[in-house]
Parts: sequence; C-alpha cells; structure tokens
Amino acid sequence: MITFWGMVNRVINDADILLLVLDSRMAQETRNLEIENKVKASGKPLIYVLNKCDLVDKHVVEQYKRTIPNSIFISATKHLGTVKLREKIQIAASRLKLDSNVKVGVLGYPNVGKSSLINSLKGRSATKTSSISGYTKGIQKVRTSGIILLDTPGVIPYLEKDQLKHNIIGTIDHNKEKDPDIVAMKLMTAFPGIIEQYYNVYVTDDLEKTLENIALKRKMIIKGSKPDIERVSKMILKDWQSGDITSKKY
Ligand SMILES: Nc1nc2c(ncn2[C@@H]2O[C@H](COP(=O)(O)OP(=O)(O)OP(=O)(O)O)[C@@H](O)[C@H]2O)c(=O)[nH]1
Ligand SMILES: [Mg+2]
Repeated sequence: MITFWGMVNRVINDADILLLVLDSRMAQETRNLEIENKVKASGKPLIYVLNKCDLVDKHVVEQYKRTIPNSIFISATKHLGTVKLREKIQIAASRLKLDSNVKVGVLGYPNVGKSSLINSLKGRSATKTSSISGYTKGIQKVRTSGIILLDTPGVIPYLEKDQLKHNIIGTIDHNKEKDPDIVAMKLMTAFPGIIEQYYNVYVTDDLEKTLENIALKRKMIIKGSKPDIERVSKMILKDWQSGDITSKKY
C-alpha cells in the first residue's frame, strides 16, 4: 500500500506546479517545511494558497502577504480569489512554457480545504470534501480548462509532534479526540474571546467555568444537572473545524 507521504512524493514528481494550501487562521502553523523543502529540491514553482480567508480580518491578510512569499488569499467555499489563483497558475505555466494541460499538485495539512479549492477552480463539485479531517484518501485527478489538478490526502509533518496543535488545526476528527476539553481551552487561549463571543458567554480567566457556561447555555447537561463538559468541548471543536467559528473580531 502506498503511504500518504508516498503520494505526496508522487505528486511532487508528477506535477509541474505545486500549491501548498494553508488555513488563513493559522497560516504559519499550517506550513509544512518538509513539503516545502521537497518542492524546493524539485526546482518546481510553489504557490502558497491561504484558504478560508473569509474567516480572518483584513489586517491578518495584509500581514501574511508580506511575510509569506508567493502567496495568495482565497476562500474556496465563498469563491473569493479563485480567478486570481487561476491567473497565477497560468503565469507560472507560461514561464515553464506549458500552456495547456499543466499539472498542478495540491498539498497541505488535512482539513485546510484542498478538495474545496479544487472544486472551486472547477466550478462544481468534482472531489468530495468533509469537515472531518483525513477525508481524501488517494490522489484524485480533476481536469478543468487547461489545468489538471491533483488532489492529495492531507499530511502532517513527520517531525511535528505537537498533538494539541494538530487538533486545533483540525487534523483529528473531533469525535475521536481524547481530551476535547483541553483542546477547547487551548483554542480559547490561542484566540481570546472568539469562542466566548460565538456562544455569547462572558469572557473570564477561568476557562473551565467558560466551558460550563457554554454547556449550560446549550442545555448540555448530565446527571445531577451538571454541565456536560465532554459534549460541549466536542461541539466547540466541531464548530471550529467546520469554520462556523471564525477568528474574526466582529
Ligand atoms: N469557511 C470556510 N470553510 C472552508 C473553506 N474551504 C474549505 N472549508 C471547509 O473546511 C472543511 C475541509 O474542507 P476539505 O476541502 O474537505 O479539506 P481537505 O484539505 O481536502 O481535507 P482532507 O481531504 O481531509 O485532507 C470543510 O468543512 C469545508 O467546507 C473556506 O474557504 N472557508
Ligand atoms: Mg480532501
């Protein structure tokens, strides 16, 4: 059986141009140096695609534009920036003197929106997407006017051992998360006030209390009218991973 990394290597080999898809809410955290180095070694052009830009403020976009080279912001599901992305691909292709049937490999962490991006470029649903990460299992070829897109399963860097980071990014199915409360509290620390605002509860320093407040508000109760912390934490992770909770300040 070919491993996920085997597929990544194959796509880097087969493609003419590579896209590294990042989550705009955590662009630096979703970069993958191992992939970036492999692409660099191949000498092929790499475009950083910061997806889910609908979930961040404009100033975040501007800041990343300055710090991440050859980057472009898009929202695959809201169809923002996809025309520009197509243009960028075409410019890179014409530099390579490849005007038609240029092969574009789409790489990145699980759940960052690789399949959604392909569907957005295609203009209709050609590859399946899911709020549950690890959804795409094999390489899929999608053809759209002059471009052949190669969808890949998301990969986590080999060297990345920070489990909490994985969960925050959405690389673990929220249902399978063993300590959802810890991850939910870590999210609240990383994005102060955002979760509280979404569920309309007070911001306090006591994050456990905040989880309890959200549980009570959502009527998630266990025996003895106690707040159901596990359930509420899983709900928060689900709402975060699906992009319902944004990191925008309203
Ligand atoms: N708000 C928002 N959500 C998005 C955007 N793009 C993708 N999503 C959501 O993010 C989730 C993951 O999207 P996918 O396209 O399946 O992600 P993927 O990178 O292909 O994931 P794997 O195949 O599991 O590696 C889905 O719930 C999408 O609806 C976007 O631009 N904005
Ligand atoms: Mg996918």
